[in-house]
Amino acid sequence: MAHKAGYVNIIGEPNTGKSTLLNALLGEQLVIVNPKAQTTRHRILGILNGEEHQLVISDTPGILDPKYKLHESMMREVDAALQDADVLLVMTELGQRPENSDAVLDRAKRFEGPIILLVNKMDKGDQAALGEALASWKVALPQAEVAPLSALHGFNVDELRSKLISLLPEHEPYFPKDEMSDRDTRFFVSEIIREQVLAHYRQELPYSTQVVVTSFVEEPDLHEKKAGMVSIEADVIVMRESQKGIIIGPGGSALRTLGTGARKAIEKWLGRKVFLRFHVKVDPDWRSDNTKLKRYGYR
Ligand SMILES: Nc1nc2c(ncn2[C@@H]2O[C@H](COP(=O)(O)OP(=O)(O)OP(=O)(O)O)[C@@H](O)[C@H]2O)c(=O)[nH]1
Ligand SMILES: [Mg+2]
Repeated sequence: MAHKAGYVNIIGEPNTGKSTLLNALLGEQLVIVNPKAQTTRHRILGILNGEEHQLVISDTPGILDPKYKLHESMMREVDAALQDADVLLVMTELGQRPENSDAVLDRAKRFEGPIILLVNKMDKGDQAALGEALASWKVALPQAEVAPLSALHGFNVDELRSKLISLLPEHEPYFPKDEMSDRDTRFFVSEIIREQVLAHYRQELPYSTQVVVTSFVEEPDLHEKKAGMVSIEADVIVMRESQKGIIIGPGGSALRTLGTGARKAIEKWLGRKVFLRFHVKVDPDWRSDNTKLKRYGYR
Protein backbone atom coordinates (compact mmCIF):
# COMPACT_ATOMS: atom_id res chain seq x y z
CA MET A 1 0.00 0.00 0.00
CA ALA A 2 1.25 3.49 -0.82
CA HIS A 3 2.28 5.82 1.98
CA LYS A 4 -0.11 8.64 2.94
CA ALA A 5 0.93 11.99 4.35
CA GLY A 6 -0.47 15.48 4.66
CA TYR A 7 -0.90 18.70 6.56
CA VAL A 8 -3.84 19.19 8.91
CA ASN A 9 -3.91 22.77 10.11
CA ILE A 10 -5.96 24.01 13.05
CA ILE A 11 -7.20 27.60 13.06
CA GLY A 12 -9.66 29.36 15.33
CA GLU A 13 -10.24 32.12 17.83
CA PRO A 14 -8.04 32.45 20.91
CA ASN A 15 -8.62 30.02 23.76
CA THR A 16 -10.99 27.68 21.90
CA GLY A 17 -8.76 24.65 22.58
CA LYS A 18 -6.56 24.34 19.48
CA SER A 19 -3.44 23.42 21.41
CA THR A 20 -5.39 21.03 23.62
CA LEU A 21 -6.60 19.29 20.45
CA LEU A 22 -3.09 18.96 19.01
CA ASN A 23 -1.94 17.31 22.25
CA ALA A 24 -5.00 15.04 22.30
CA LEU A 25 -4.46 13.91 18.70
CA LEU A 26 -0.79 13.19 19.44
CA GLY A 27 -1.52 11.61 22.83
CA GLU A 28 1.31 13.72 24.32
CA GLN A 29 1.57 17.07 26.11
CA LEU A 30 3.64 18.67 23.36
CA VAL A 31 2.42 22.26 23.25
CA ILE A 32 1.46 24.57 26.09
CA VAL A 33 -2.17 25.10 27.05
CA ASN A 34 -3.56 27.80 29.31
CA PRO A 35 -6.91 29.34 30.30
CA LYS A 36 -5.59 32.76 29.26
CA ALA A 37 -6.00 33.79 25.61
CA GLN A 38 -3.03 34.22 23.25
CA THR A 39 -1.08 31.34 24.73
CA THR A 40 0.25 30.17 21.35
CA ARG A 41 2.46 32.65 19.46
CA HIS A 42 3.88 30.45 16.71
CA ARG A 43 2.78 27.90 14.23
CA ILE A 44 3.99 24.65 15.78
CA LEU A 45 3.91 21.29 14.04
CA GLY A 46 3.03 18.09 15.83
CA ILE A 47 3.76 14.96 13.80
CA LEU A 48 1.77 11.77 14.21
CA ASN A 49 3.58 8.86 12.61
CA GLY A 50 2.10 5.50 11.66
CA GLU A 51 3.44 2.60 9.61
CA GLU A 52 1.70 3.77 6.46
CA HIS A 53 0.88 7.39 7.23
CA GLN A 54 2.17 10.67 8.60
CA LEU A 55 -0.20 13.33 9.89
CA VAL A 56 1.50 16.74 10.16
CA ILE A 57 -0.74 18.80 12.43
CA SER A 58 -0.27 22.57 12.80
CA ASP A 59 -1.25 24.41 15.92
CA THR A 60 -1.57 28.14 15.27
CA PRO A 61 -2.10 31.31 17.32
CA GLY A 62 -5.71 32.35 17.91
CA ILE A 63 -7.08 34.74 15.30
CA LEU A 64 -7.29 38.32 16.56
CA ASP A 65 -7.24 41.89 15.41
CA PRO A 66 -3.51 42.80 15.51
CA LYS A 67 -2.60 45.52 18.05
CA TYR A 68 1.20 45.36 17.71
CA LYS A 69 3.91 43.76 15.55
CA LEU A 70 3.99 40.50 17.51
CA HIS A 71 0.29 40.07 16.70
CA GLU A 72 1.00 40.72 13.02
CA SER A 73 3.59 37.95 13.07
CA MET A 74 1.07 35.65 14.79
CA MET A 75 -1.52 36.33 12.07
CA ARG A 76 1.07 35.64 9.35
CA GLU A 77 1.54 32.23 10.95
CA VAL A 78 -2.22 31.62 10.70
CA ASP A 79 -2.29 32.65 7.07
CA ALA A 80 0.71 30.44 6.26
CA ALA A 81 -1.21 27.53 7.74
CA LEU A 82 -4.06 28.23 5.33
CA GLN A 83 -1.68 28.01 2.37
CA ASP A 84 -0.37 24.48 2.76
CA ALA A 85 -3.22 22.65 4.49
CA ASP A 86 -4.52 19.41 2.99
CA VAL A 87 -7.32 19.47 5.54
CA LEU A 88 -8.42 22.51 7.55
CA LEU A 89 -9.74 22.16 11.08
CA VAL A 90 -11.74 25.17 12.23
CA MET A 91 -11.92 25.23 16.02
CA THR A 92 -14.91 26.85 17.68
CA GLU A 93 -16.31 26.38 21.14
CA LEU A 94 -19.76 25.99 22.61
CA GLY A 95 -21.15 29.47 23.28
CA GLN A 96 -19.21 31.09 20.43
CA ARG A 97 -21.57 32.53 17.80
CA PRO A 98 -20.97 32.40 14.02
CA GLU A 99 -22.26 35.96 13.65
CA ASN A 100 -19.41 37.16 15.89
CA SER A 101 -16.75 35.05 14.17
CA ASP A 102 -16.14 36.81 10.87
CA ALA A 103 -12.35 36.75 11.14
CA VAL A 104 -12.22 32.97 11.32
CA LEU A 105 -15.12 32.31 8.92
CA ASP A 106 -13.72 34.66 6.24
CA ARG A 107 -10.44 32.77 6.30
CA ALA A 108 -12.14 29.38 6.20
CA LYS A 109 -14.33 30.40 3.25
CA ARG A 110 -11.23 31.11 1.16
CA PHE A 111 -9.90 27.59 1.76
CA GLU A 112 -10.68 25.20 -1.07
CA GLY A 113 -9.90 21.77 0.44
CA PRO A 114 -11.88 19.72 2.96
CA ILE A 115 -12.87 21.53 6.15
CA ILE A 116 -13.99 20.07 9.45
CA LEU A 117 -15.49 22.63 11.81
CA LEU A 118 -15.33 21.46 15.40
CA VAL A 119 -17.57 22.67 18.21
CA ASN A 120 -15.26 22.11 21.17
CA LYS A 121 -15.97 22.13 24.93
CA MET A 122 -19.23 20.26 24.35
CA ASP A 123 -18.94 19.17 28.01
CA LYS A 124 -19.90 22.74 28.94
CA GLY A 125 -23.49 22.60 27.70
CA ASP A 126 -26.49 20.35 27.20
CA GLN A 127 -27.63 18.41 24.16
CA ALA A 128 -30.00 21.16 23.02
CA ALA A 129 -27.32 23.86 23.10
CA LEU A 130 -24.96 21.60 21.19
CA GLY A 131 -27.56 20.73 18.55
CA GLU A 132 -28.31 24.39 18.03
CA ALA A 133 -24.61 25.27 17.76
CA LEU A 134 -23.91 22.51 15.22
CA ALA A 135 -26.85 23.66 13.07
CA SER A 136 -25.87 27.33 13.14
CA TRP A 137 -22.24 26.61 12.20
CA LYS A 138 -23.41 24.42 9.31
CA VAL A 139 -25.43 27.36 7.97
CA ALA A 140 -22.48 29.73 8.42
CA LEU A 141 -19.97 27.43 6.68
CA PRO A 142 -21.90 25.01 4.44
CA GLN A 143 -18.79 23.53 2.83
CA ALA A 144 -17.58 22.22 6.22
CA GLU A 145 -18.38 18.99 7.94
CA VAL A 146 -19.48 20.04 11.43
CA ALA A 147 -18.71 17.86 14.45
CA PRO A 148 -18.86 18.10 18.26
CA LEU A 149 -15.70 17.67 20.32
CA SER A 150 -14.22 17.74 23.75
CA ALA A 151 -10.48 18.00 23.25
CA LEU A 152 -9.94 18.12 27.00
CA HIS A 153 -12.08 15.10 27.88
CA GLY A 154 -11.28 13.10 24.77
CA PHE A 155 -14.76 13.01 23.29
CA ASN A 156 -14.64 12.40 19.53
CA VAL A 157 -10.84 12.67 19.41
CA ASP A 158 -10.20 9.07 18.27
CA GLU A 159 -12.92 9.36 15.63
CA LEU A 160 -11.43 12.63 14.39
CA ARG A 161 -7.93 11.15 14.20
CA SER A 162 -9.20 8.19 12.11
CA LYS A 163 -11.16 10.52 9.88
CA LEU A 164 -8.08 12.73 9.29
CA ILE A 165 -5.93 9.73 8.39
CA SER A 166 -8.59 8.60 5.90
CA LEU A 167 -8.49 12.05 4.25
CA LEU A 168 -4.71 12.04 3.71
CA PRO A 169 -3.46 12.01 0.13
CA GLU A 170 -0.86 9.54 -1.06
CA HIS A 171 2.50 11.14 -0.34
CA GLU A 172 5.96 10.33 0.98
CA PRO A 173 6.63 11.37 4.60
CA TYR A 174 7.41 15.09 4.96
CA PHE A 175 9.56 14.53 8.07
CA PRO A 176 11.72 11.67 9.35
CA LYS A 177 9.37 9.10 10.86
CA ASP A 178 10.91 9.34 14.35
CA GLU A 179 10.30 13.09 14.68
CA MET A 180 7.41 14.49 16.65
CA SER A 181 7.75 18.20 15.87
CA ASP A 182 9.57 20.74 13.73
CA ARG A 183 10.72 22.49 16.93
CA ASP A 184 13.65 21.55 19.12
CA THR A 185 13.95 20.91 22.85
CA ARG A 186 15.16 24.46 23.58
CA PHE A 187 12.00 25.86 22.00
CA PHE A 188 9.72 23.65 24.08
CA VAL A 189 11.65 24.45 27.26
CA SER A 190 11.21 28.18 26.59
CA GLU A 191 7.48 27.55 26.00
CA ILE A 192 7.16 25.66 29.30
CA ILE A 193 8.76 28.61 31.11
CA ARG A 194 6.41 31.03 29.31
CA GLU A 195 3.46 28.84 30.35
CA GLN A 196 4.58 29.30 33.97
CA VAL A 197 4.71 33.07 33.40
CA LEU A 198 1.11 32.86 32.16
CA ALA A 199 0.19 30.87 35.25
CA HIS A 200 1.92 33.06 37.85
CA TYR A 201 1.51 36.65 36.64
CA ARG A 202 -1.55 38.72 35.85
CA GLN A 203 -2.86 41.26 33.39
CA GLU A 204 -0.44 42.57 30.78
CA LEU A 205 2.72 40.92 32.08
CA PRO A 206 2.49 37.51 30.33
CA TYR A 207 1.83 39.31 27.05
CA SER A 208 4.94 41.47 27.53
CA THR A 209 7.25 38.57 28.33
CA GLN A 210 9.52 36.63 26.04
CA VAL A 211 11.63 33.65 27.13
CA VAL A 212 14.87 32.60 25.45
CA VAL A 213 16.84 29.52 26.47
CA THR A 214 20.46 30.66 26.26
CA SER A 215 22.18 27.50 27.48
CA PHE A 216 21.15 23.84 27.59
CA VAL A 217 23.85 21.50 28.85
CA GLU A 218 23.40 17.81 29.60
CA GLU A 219 25.85 17.13 32.41
CA PRO A 220 27.93 13.99 31.82
CA ASP A 221 27.29 11.16 34.25
CA LEU A 222 30.81 11.38 35.70
CA HIS A 223 30.22 14.90 37.00
CA GLU A 224 29.74 14.50 40.73
CA LYS A 225 27.09 16.90 41.94
CA LYS A 226 25.01 17.39 38.82
CA ALA A 227 25.43 13.87 37.40
CA GLY A 228 22.83 13.15 34.71
CA MET A 229 21.22 16.52 35.20
CA VAL A 230 20.38 19.11 32.59
CA SER A 231 21.61 22.65 33.31
CA ILE A 232 19.44 25.28 31.68
CA GLU A 233 19.83 29.05 31.58
CA ALA A 234 17.09 31.26 30.26
CA ASP A 235 16.52 34.96 29.71
CA VAL A 236 13.14 36.20 30.88
CA ILE A 237 12.66 39.36 28.86
CA VAL A 238 10.11 42.07 29.62
CA MET A 239 9.39 45.46 28.04
CA ARG A 240 9.91 47.87 30.98
CA GLU A 241 11.91 48.24 34.24
CA SER A 242 8.67 48.21 36.27
CA GLN A 243 7.80 44.80 34.79
CA LYS A 244 11.21 43.46 35.75
CA GLY A 245 10.40 44.40 39.34
CA ILE A 246 7.14 42.49 39.21
CA ILE A 247 8.77 39.39 37.70
CA ILE A 248 11.34 39.36 40.51
CA GLY A 249 8.98 40.34 43.35
CA PRO A 250 9.87 41.41 46.92
CA GLY A 251 13.21 39.87 47.86
CA GLY A 252 13.10 37.70 44.73
CA SER A 253 10.07 35.77 45.97
CA ALA A 254 8.08 35.85 42.72
CA LEU A 255 11.07 34.73 40.67
CA ARG A 256 11.68 31.83 43.06
CA THR A 257 8.06 30.69 42.69
CA LEU A 258 8.37 30.94 38.91
CA GLY A 259 11.66 29.04 38.99
CA THR A 260 10.28 26.20 41.08
CA GLY A 261 7.17 25.84 38.91
CA ALA A 262 9.18 25.93 35.71
CA ARG A 263 11.83 23.50 36.95
CA LYS A 264 9.21 20.94 37.94
CA ALA A 265 7.38 21.27 34.63
CA ILE A 266 10.60 20.94 32.62
CA GLU A 267 11.68 17.93 34.68
CA LYS A 268 8.36 16.26 33.93
CA TRP A 269 8.71 17.04 30.23
CA LEU A 270 12.34 15.90 29.92
CA GLY A 271 12.16 13.04 32.43
CA ARG A 272 15.46 14.35 33.85
CA LYS A 273 16.55 16.37 36.86
CA VAL A 274 16.98 20.01 35.93
CA PHE A 275 19.09 22.86 37.24
CA LEU A 276 17.48 26.10 36.11
CA ARG A 277 18.79 29.66 36.25
CA PHE A 278 16.96 32.80 35.05
CA HIS A 279 18.29 36.16 33.94
CA VAL A 280 15.59 38.82 33.96
CA LYS A 281 16.19 41.47 31.30
CA VAL A 282 14.48 44.52 29.86
CA ASP A 283 14.29 44.90 26.09
CA PRO A 284 12.26 48.08 25.54
CA ASP A 285 9.07 47.47 23.58
CA TRP A 286 10.45 44.28 21.99
CA ARG A 287 7.02 43.14 20.73
CA SER A 288 6.63 46.24 18.52
CA ASP A 289 10.00 45.97 16.78
CA ASN A 290 10.41 43.70 13.76
CA THR A 291 14.19 43.34 14.17
CA LYS A 292 13.82 42.25 17.79
CA LEU A 293 10.97 39.89 16.92
CA LYS A 294 13.10 38.24 14.26
CA ARG A 295 15.90 37.77 16.77
CA TYR A 296 13.42 36.03 19.09
CA GLY A 297 12.38 33.60 16.37
CA TYR A 298 9.18 35.23 15.12
CA ARG A 299 8.76 35.14 11.37
N1 LIG B 1 -14.25 22.46 29.39
C1 LIG B 1 -13.37 22.29 28.41
N2 LIG B 1 -12.25 23.06 28.38
C2 LIG B 1 -11.39 22.87 27.35
C3 LIG B 1 -11.61 21.90 26.34
N3 LIG B 1 -10.59 21.96 25.48
C4 LIG B 1 -9.75 22.92 25.93
N4 LIG B 1 -10.23 23.46 27.08
C5 LIG B 1 -9.61 24.52 27.90
O1 LIG B 1 -9.59 25.74 27.18
C6 LIG B 1 -8.45 26.53 27.57
C7 LIG B 1 -7.69 26.98 26.34
O2 LIG B 1 -7.10 25.85 25.73
P1 LIG B 1 -5.92 26.00 24.68
O3 LIG B 1 -5.71 24.66 24.07
O4 LIG B 1 -4.75 26.68 25.29
O5 LIG B 1 -6.62 26.97 23.62
P2 LIG B 1 -5.98 27.60 22.30
O6 LIG B 1 -7.08 27.65 21.30
O7 LIG B 1 -4.75 26.87 21.91
O8 LIG B 1 -5.65 29.07 22.82
P3 LIG B 1 -4.61 30.18 22.19
O9 LIG B 1 -3.30 29.51 21.95
O10 LIG B 1 -4.52 31.21 23.28
O11 LIG B 1 -5.28 30.70 20.96
C8 LIG B 1 -7.63 25.65 28.50
O12 LIG B 1 -7.90 26.04 29.82
C9 LIG B 1 -8.14 24.26 28.20
O13 LIG B 1 -8.02 23.37 29.30
C10 LIG B 1 -12.79 21.09 26.43
O14 LIG B 1 -13.05 20.19 25.62
N5 LIG B 1 -13.63 21.35 27.48
MG1 LIG C 1 -2.83 27.54 21.71
